[in-house]
Amino acid sequence: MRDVVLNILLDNLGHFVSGEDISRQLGITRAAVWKYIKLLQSQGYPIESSTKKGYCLRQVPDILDDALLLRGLDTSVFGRKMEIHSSIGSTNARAKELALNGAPEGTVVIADEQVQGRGRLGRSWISPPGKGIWMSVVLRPRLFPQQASRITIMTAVAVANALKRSAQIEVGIKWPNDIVCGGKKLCGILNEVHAEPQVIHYAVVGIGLNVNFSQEDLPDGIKDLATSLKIEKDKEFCRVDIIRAILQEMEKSYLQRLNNDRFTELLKEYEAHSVILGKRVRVIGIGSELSGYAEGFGEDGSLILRLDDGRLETILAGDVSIRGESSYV
Ligand code: BT5
Repeated sequence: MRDVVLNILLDNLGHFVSGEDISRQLGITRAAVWKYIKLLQSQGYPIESSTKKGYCLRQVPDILDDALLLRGLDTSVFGRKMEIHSSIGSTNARAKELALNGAPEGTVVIADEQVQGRGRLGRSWISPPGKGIWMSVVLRPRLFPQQASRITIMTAVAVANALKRSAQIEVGIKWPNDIVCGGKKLCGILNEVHAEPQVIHYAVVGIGLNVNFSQEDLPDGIKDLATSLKIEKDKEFCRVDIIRAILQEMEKSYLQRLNNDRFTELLKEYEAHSVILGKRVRVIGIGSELSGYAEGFGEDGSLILRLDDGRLETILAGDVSIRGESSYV
């Protein structure tokens, strides 16, 4: 019932609706309507009440609420099952737990804050409350394990397209898993796959996107290499709008372009966003480093590097980091 009351207010955003109208529409007493209004106000909805005019939701607040998220989410798989946490260790860890217990494809875990957010190789991901999108999606792709990097590619393209649509921002992709803007990291993707040699049981793809960080919110360790939508666009964003756009773009790419011939199309889009293609880069692995020109990307999501002696080397996304010759990108 709380969600229905909220939806009536959202349908009339910026305008008053009388308590009587709401109680008539829902077949509940005006006292019950008032109870739900008070609940919504306590949850952060700026609802004005007037004895004469009724109730008015002034604006959509930036809170993670499934009723808000589901409004206008036109997906059939992604986000149809959703868990929203105010605070959690890691959304990827939780999504893996759900996947192991049979959660359906498209199940989404979102948190306002992560206290043990993770990057690749056990690195930590800074995820303070209310500042970003910390979200993971359960996938059950029909891919061979060696094609698993396609999931990162699909997600990166989906995030880039979603940001263009919902935040009017052009971003670049830095192979394998970074979304960058102005030479700094805006978003990281963590693709974790549970597989046997021939079959992927499930994958969990995590997205960490810095939304409403200001420069001074960024901790010292990442100040020089990280950015946020707020820093880039000089305004705050409503996270639910961006989450909705990401889920819609991901579903489109995942269902239509992950397999076979359509993947080539996706790869072209990925290349068009690439900030390293045709550039000289350093590929830093565990205990090794290679330099060369980023010449292209393989169908399995690998990087094709032209070494100084002219040989081509295929680099798998696994455990490497990429740097420009003297900078992050
Ligand atoms: C990544 O790892 O870029 C993947 C990050 C994925 C985070 C999401 S949030 C939702 C889901 N749940 C999780 O627990 N994780 C996923 P990697 O390429 O290893 O980059 C990690 C490095 O990025 C760190 O060592 C820092 O240098 C830097 N970093 C940490 N927090 C950052 C932030 N908020 N913004 C930009 N850079 C950050």
